[in-house]
Amino acid sequence: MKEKFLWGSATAAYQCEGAWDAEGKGPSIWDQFCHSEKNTTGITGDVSCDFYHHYQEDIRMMAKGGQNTYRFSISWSRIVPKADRVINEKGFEFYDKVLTECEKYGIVPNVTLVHYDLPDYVGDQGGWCWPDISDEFAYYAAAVFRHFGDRIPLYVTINEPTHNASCCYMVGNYPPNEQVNMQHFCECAYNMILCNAKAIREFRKLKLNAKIGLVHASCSAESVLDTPAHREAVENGDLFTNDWVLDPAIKGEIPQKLIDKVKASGIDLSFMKEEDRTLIRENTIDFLGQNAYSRLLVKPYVSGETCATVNNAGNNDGSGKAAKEGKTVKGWFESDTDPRVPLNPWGREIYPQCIYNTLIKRKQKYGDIPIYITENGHGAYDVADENGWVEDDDRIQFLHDFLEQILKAKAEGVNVMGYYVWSTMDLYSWINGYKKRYGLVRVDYEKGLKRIPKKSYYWYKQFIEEHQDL
Ligand code: BGP
Repeated sequence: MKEKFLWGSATAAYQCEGAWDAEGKGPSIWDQFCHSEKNTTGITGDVSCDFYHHYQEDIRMMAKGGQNTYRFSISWSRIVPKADRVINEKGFEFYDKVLTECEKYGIVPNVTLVHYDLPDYVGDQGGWCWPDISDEFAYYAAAVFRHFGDRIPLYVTINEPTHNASCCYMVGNYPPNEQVNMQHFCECAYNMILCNAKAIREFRKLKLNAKIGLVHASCSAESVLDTPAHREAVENGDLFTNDWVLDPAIKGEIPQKLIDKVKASGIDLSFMKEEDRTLIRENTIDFLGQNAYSRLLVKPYVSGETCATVNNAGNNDGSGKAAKEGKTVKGWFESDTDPRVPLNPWGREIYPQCIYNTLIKRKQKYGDIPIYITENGHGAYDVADENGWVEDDDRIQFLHDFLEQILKAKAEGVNVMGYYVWSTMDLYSWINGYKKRYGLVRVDYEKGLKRIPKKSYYWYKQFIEEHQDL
């Protein structure tokens, strides 16, 4: 029987739950970072939109909006708060209640095991660079699989390995805030591949009636010009941002070309072990979560040292346009810009065709693997009237244009099985805080965290109704 297309929206634990130290939860690296002086804005996710106490209202709102799936993440440090590995049953209880609420409305849960927020005790050992992190992650993952079993039909191991690794060890805006540490970037990346494989090994042991996948951040690389040098830059851009995680996760192998290139740039790869190859080969994903925000535009490398910046690092004042987002990877590629393409208020391209191009490329490379668009959203300075009503026509246009491209790819045979708007309601935006909003539902932070659906919420409801025959 044909599976029902999933229509929903997404959140992540640190960004929406609040209750950062409630009922036995241990601190995560994000709690630690946001409470430290490294957090120059002083803004934290301590309370955020307090999903921890508002989940019933939020899930009811999803159902009323016609959504039949909800992507959220589990806070690892709610389940395993400390290095002694003792499970916090209260943590499980919270997510049990969330699942019960989803079940009440027939909402399919799509649950991520880690969305950036490593437990702080893992951070203390070196975080993603800790050589034992994959065993620690597998322990936590196995506990989650045993507890929830088939109640969760869609599990995700890691959210956005590439983006996370880049922010932690290249840009340095996410903890542990290391800038252009290529050695650590590579160790982190490799450990993420191992974490994914070891969690899947635990998952398969239980023979659950459920599927497991990984959520990937980046679209496929593109260039403005089509010269041999540009084609090579595109290939390098893909190796650096897409293939290193997608090839092992889907095909079970790390591209040899990547290994050779990384070695040639002087990285010590002694952390790669021969026995890991079998582990990676035997434990691949069932589905891919592809996020959709903006294009990865590259040009040939010309000069300069490796560097990386994002335009959304710690600004809520509109100065984003000044600090240009981009990367130079010495000997590989440089980021490019295209003046013809409009930008959002944070200087990111609005280029819906990138998701069509990406989906077509994914099919060419990985065949019919089921794909869920696990995030697609527009960050904006929303303006509300005195009743909290937001006419977010810019967000509606953005979502409409991306959906058009996604459905075009689906009509051409890409196995797209679901779609999630980022985000369900307004929540904490990493580093940016609360002014950059993505929600379908407004959260009034000044008035008791009141929820008010935006125009986009009603537009999305209607769009779902009109696309029931997918
Ligand atoms: C993705 C993350 C989300 C979300 C989104 C918007 O990369 O998975 O957690 O935050 O980007 O990003 P930002 O809030 O930085 O604008």
